[in-house]
Amino acid sequence: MKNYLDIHPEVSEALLSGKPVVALESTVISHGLPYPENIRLAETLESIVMEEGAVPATIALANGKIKIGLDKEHLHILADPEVKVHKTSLRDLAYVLSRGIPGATTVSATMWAAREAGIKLFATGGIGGVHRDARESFDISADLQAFSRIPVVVVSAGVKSVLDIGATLEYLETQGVPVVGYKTEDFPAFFSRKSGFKTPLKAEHISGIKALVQAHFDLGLPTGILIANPVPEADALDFDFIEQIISEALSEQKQLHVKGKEITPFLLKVIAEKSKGRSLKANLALLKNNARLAAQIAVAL
Ligand code: PSU
Ligand code: MN
Repeated sequence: MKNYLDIHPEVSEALLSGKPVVALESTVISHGLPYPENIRLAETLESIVMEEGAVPATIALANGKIKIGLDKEHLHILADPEVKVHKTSLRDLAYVLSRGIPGATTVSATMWAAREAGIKLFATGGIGGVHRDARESFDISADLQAFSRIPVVVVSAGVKSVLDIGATLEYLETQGVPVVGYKTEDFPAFFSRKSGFKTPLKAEHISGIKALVQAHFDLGLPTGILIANPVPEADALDFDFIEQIISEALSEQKQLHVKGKEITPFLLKVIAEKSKGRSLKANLALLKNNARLAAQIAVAL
């Protein structure tokens, strides 16, 4: 395994000396956000993690290696709209490495790589989940399976409201995944602070999350942990406002026959256009908020 991992010297030093490290995914940079917001955001997330006293490790694939921690040049390659970057979920990992092509890791592949490198904390925007038409399409993100068997703590703003949130929560319960709301009883819906569903578990303070995470690892439980951190109030969108836009985006997706792994990037782009950038603003705010919380948890641990 070791010869596939290319750990950045700063990350490697931090891991060896027991300093806090936070993993960051790269699909959000290559496929989730437009240029140039994506590159600015990628750099800002790393600064936020450092401000909180942890070491950031953005994870991506290049030249047949799993890079744990990227230098500026690699971050720019991921963000460059001219470069074809492969959206890499767990099923694509071996393919992308064997080809030596540039790849951005989704939540599932990032969880796996973080675990291999010995990183316990990971911040993202929103995880994938059960799609609303899953009864016919069987479209359930590989992220959920990853949670069932990779013990990594993931901070996200709930799940994207384009999904079937209730079914996603049921799926996580079936797989034995703790879902913890941070300072909230309402399970957040990515762009909005509430989804209409309650968080199964709740933590009011970092210390509560820390104790839960320690117990989870002490017990040797095999699953990941999902920390649901609502988008900051100032940038949150009204649930009904964004729901209307999402249903329009979903009909466009059906009409244009957008399928498989193209669905999530397509929907995010259409929603950003239709909301005149308001969804993008919320997206950027929640990503920063999640990086900060993940770093605070990493430092506490
Ligand atoms: N949520 C976002 N932006 C993203 C993603 C999620 O707001 O870019 C990415 C994450 O990398 C997640 C992936 O793991 O989409 C899920 O893709 P799919 O739904 O195809 O499993
Ligand atoms: Mn899918």
